Amino acid sequence: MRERLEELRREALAIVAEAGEEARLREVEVRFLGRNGEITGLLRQLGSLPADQRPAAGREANLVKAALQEALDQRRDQLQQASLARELRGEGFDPTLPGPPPPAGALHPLSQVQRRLEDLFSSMGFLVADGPEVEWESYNFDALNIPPDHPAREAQDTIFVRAPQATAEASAAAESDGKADGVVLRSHTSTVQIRALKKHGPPLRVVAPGRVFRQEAQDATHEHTFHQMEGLVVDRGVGVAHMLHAMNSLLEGLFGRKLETRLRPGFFPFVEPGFELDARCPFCDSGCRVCKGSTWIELMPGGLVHPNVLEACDVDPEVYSGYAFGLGLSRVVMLSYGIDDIRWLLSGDLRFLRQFPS
Ligand code: FA5
Repeated sequence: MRERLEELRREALAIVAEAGEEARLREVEVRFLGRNGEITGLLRQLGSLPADQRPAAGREANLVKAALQEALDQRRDQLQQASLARELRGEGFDPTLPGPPPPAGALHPLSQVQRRLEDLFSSMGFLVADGPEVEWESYNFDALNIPPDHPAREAQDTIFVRAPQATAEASAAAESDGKADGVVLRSHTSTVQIRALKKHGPPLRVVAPGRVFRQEAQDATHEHTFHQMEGLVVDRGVGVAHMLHAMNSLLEGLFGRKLETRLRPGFFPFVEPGFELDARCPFCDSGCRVCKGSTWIELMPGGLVHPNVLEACDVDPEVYSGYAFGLGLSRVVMLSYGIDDIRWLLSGDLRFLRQFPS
């Protein structure tokens, strides 16, 4: 055994001394010292030696093992130092080679759909308007003909930043310094109806995409923060046919083809009459998971602007009329891309976002 050990020691050290790459050292390590290595194998045979020879043979084998390990470490160190020195001298570095491409970002799917719709409406002569997310309570409700006792005002639906003044005295005092109005995170983009009408007056064609907030129990189709796109047209002689045309154009722009649509009555205090627009499911002919087997999808509410809203914006309802619709942009993005849970949209999860290159 002693001779065999000596033979292995000499062979292994010679290979180590000549090794020019770290990969070669790794091979030597596995071949001689690995679990099934040659020196490890010899150590295993110690048990078969006569008892009086075992301690000396064991000592010797361990010395060989340690010497080889030390030689491997030293050589590895030398190779690393040499490679570093080469790099510092600039050898093997080609400054003309292109670097790795930087990771490219992309527009969020919500922004992609929003921009598509903005382009579509701009091409039909609509303004694209913006409004504040922190809004006066009176713009979010009163000017939209939503009465003081409407359940939507209650805290479970609307997020109040500042409560309205509760008592008559407090209200009167606040009124004098302009603070009687409550402040909310807007619960819909209909607030932009008021701002745009007050600012521009009729005739007006405007769409208002934006983020809205509600105190909502979250599930696959409900978020506390989501996106809507309000559309508003006010002019002389505007009627339901005009509204239907705009809604149908919107759907065609979204889904790339005409979809069959139908109107159902719907109630919103700021429109009269009010409607819900359903579209034939773009994903099936005879019922699927998305349309819950009905072949119709409820897509957007709308209606003719209520005369009280026009009056609140100093527009004469005897002369002008208008229509408004409120697209649930987040839900439409889900439909467009087959996203099964709305909570992905604002999750900030890059694994999700990388699936939508622009
Ligand atoms: C409104 O917000 C009205 N302002 C829309 C409107 C405008 C009606 C103009 C008439 C005229 P509603 O609360 O139904 O209506 O919301 C509009 C759309 O937003 C819904 O159809 C739905 O697509 C989407 N939506 C409502 N709640 C949520 C939620 N929690 N999460 C995601 N989307 C929602």
